[in-house]
Amino acid sequence: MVYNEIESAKREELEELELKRLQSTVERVYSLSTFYKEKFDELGITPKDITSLEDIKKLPFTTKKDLRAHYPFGLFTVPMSEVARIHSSSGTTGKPTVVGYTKSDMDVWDEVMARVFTLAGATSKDIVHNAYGYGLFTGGLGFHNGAEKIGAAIVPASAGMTDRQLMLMRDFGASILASTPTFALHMAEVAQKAGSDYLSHYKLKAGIFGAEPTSKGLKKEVSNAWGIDYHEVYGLSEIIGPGVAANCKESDLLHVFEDHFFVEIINPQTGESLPDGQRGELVITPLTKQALPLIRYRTGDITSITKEPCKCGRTLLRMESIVGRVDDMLIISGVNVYPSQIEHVIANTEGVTLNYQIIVDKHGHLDKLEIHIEVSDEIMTDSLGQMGALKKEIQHALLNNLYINAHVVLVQPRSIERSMGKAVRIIDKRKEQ
Ligand code: DLL
Repeated sequence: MVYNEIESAKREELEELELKRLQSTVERVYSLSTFYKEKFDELGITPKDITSLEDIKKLPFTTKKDLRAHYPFGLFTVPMSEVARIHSSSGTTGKPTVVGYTKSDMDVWDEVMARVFTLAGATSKDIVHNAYGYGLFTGGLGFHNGAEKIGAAIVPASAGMTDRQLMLMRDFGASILASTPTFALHMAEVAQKAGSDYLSHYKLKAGIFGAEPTSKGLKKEVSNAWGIDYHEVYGLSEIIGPGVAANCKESDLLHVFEDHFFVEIINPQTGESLPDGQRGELVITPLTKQALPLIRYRTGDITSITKEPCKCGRTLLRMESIVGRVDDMLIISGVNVYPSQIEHVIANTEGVTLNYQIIVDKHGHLDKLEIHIEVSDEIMTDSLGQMGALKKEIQHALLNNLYINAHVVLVQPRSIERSMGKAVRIIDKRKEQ
């Protein structure tokens, strides 16, 4: 079942709509934003130059730096009287990125989130336990409004207070869980303490997870620990919040709601477009945004796209789960590694869990990589000799598969700090020096 017929429209029809919307977005920024007017003028282009979707390549990119440089409202194209909501993404350094929505932008957001819930099989009969943080972060309210739109009962639990969340989930009989994958796993670990039959106390059937990179292994763990269908949602505040893409029951690839968000893949180093199937940086142009219409926004997220038809009947193109971030790519003694590749190796090793932390440091001129990994409960009761063998096995696998020399430190179960929001997987001490 699709929430909106457009999700299964003929591709020509879809692309015709996208071109019309792209043209009006380009007109909009050219006439209402001095920032874009100047950028277009520098490149010698006007809205008339956009006569096909291919022509988007003529347009300039927008980056997070541009948003920061115009902090807080400099890139808005509506007066404050038309702004209905303001969110911001947590800036770890400096000022946060501020985003605004008109009433019509909020309607689009509700609509795409309603599609996400429908993709996960949710209906008005469901009880949605929403453990995404409420506040400036777009997760909480984004899911909240989408659940309301499909008529489900929403429990606005927000993040934190694990024991209380578990009690509410049990007592209210929640059928859909919405949270970050790491928090879902953390909740499962706490729930398991109640005994091996803990699942009999819950009525969950599906979960909608996102906001942080997640390996196949972690997805499987979350899905098994809760006995649920795992659905992934992707999104970012600059574009809308959660609700840019999500996967159906048929595959792990995420359908992009391309009637609202036009996506491209580029080579992050050269800015050149890459063909379908090739991995690169995801660039998004929202096609219907009023308050903050951005052109070719560089997300910094690495993925690939495909237009191959999906069994579910949706014709929307699909993207693979985010492989990593352009700026998260670690260069260890000249070798490029994404944390997701390290996670893949860990996921394929028995005896350890997916709770890990990567610490990069310098020893003299050499990069030093240390990976702390929690062992499973069963392993702790075994001999230390086995721990040594396990450590060596992982170090070998990292060397053979990724060509990296790492020092693996096996640590006690539950000793790495748990996150309520997005997990901190990498500590790069080289950046602090
Ligand atoms: O994280 C919006 C969101 C909320 C998405 C809840 C999904 C669920 P920001 O705080 O602006 O917005 O962070 C956006 O988070 O550029 C990605 O790097 C990362 N991210 C979001 N979803 C996924 C995902 C929200 N499914 C940034 N897989 C994005 C991997 C994700 N990374």
